[in-house]
Amino acid sequence: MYKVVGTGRDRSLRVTWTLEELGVPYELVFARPMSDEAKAHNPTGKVPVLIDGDRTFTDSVAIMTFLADKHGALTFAPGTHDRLVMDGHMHFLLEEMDSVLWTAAKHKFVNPEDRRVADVKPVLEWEYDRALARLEGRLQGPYLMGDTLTIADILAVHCLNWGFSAKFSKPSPVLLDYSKRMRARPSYDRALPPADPPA
Ligand SMILES: N[C@@H](CCC(=O)N[C@@H](CS)C(=O)NCC(=O)O)C(=O)O
Repeated sequence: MYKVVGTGRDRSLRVTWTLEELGVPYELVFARPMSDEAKAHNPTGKVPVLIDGDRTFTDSVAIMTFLADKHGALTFAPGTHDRLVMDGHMHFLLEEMDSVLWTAAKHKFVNPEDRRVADVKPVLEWEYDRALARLEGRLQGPYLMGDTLTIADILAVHCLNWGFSAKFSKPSPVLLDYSKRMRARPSYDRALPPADPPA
C-alpha cells in the first residue's frame, strides 16, 4: 500500500486527494514539513513524500502524474494533444500560482528572518490576480479539460485554497463556483484529515 508523508493539508493533500479520486488505498504518515519524521523520509525535510514499496519519491506534481498514469484515470495518454494541454495547465499552475503563493510564504514565515523582504506581498498580489484571470480563461466547461476531471483540477483547487488561506484576493464567481464544486466531491472530504494532531 502507498504511504504519503505530510500533514494531509500541505501539498500532500494534492496526493491524497488524487488517491481518493482514483479509489486507491494509502496510509497518511503524519509529518510536519522540516520535522525529524519528514527528514527521515526526505533529507530536505520537504513534504509530500510518496513511499511505494522500498522507494521514496518527492514532488507533488510528479507524484500526481505518476499515480494518474499508473492507475489510468484523471489524465490522458502521453503523446496525445489532450495530454499536452493538461500538462500545460499543470505548468501554468506551478509557475503562476504555486510559485507566487510559495514566495509569499517564504517571505512571511519559511525563510530565516534576515532573508525575508517585508514588502513583497503587493507585487505577489498583483501577479496572483493576473493568474486568477488566466486560470478562469483556461476553464473549458466544468473542468479545465472540459467534461473530464483531471489532476490539473486537483492542483488548481489546492492552489485556490492556499490563496484563500494566505489572504490573497477572492476569486471571481466563476472560480468560486468551480472550487466549491471540486471541494464538494466526497473524495475531498475523505482526503482531508479531521484536524492536525497537537504540535
Ligand atoms: N516541489 C515540491 C515542494 C514541496 C514543499 O516545498 N513542501 C512544503 C510543504 S507544502 C515544505 O515541505 N516546506 C518546507 C520548507 O521548504 O522549508 C512539491 O511540489 O512537493
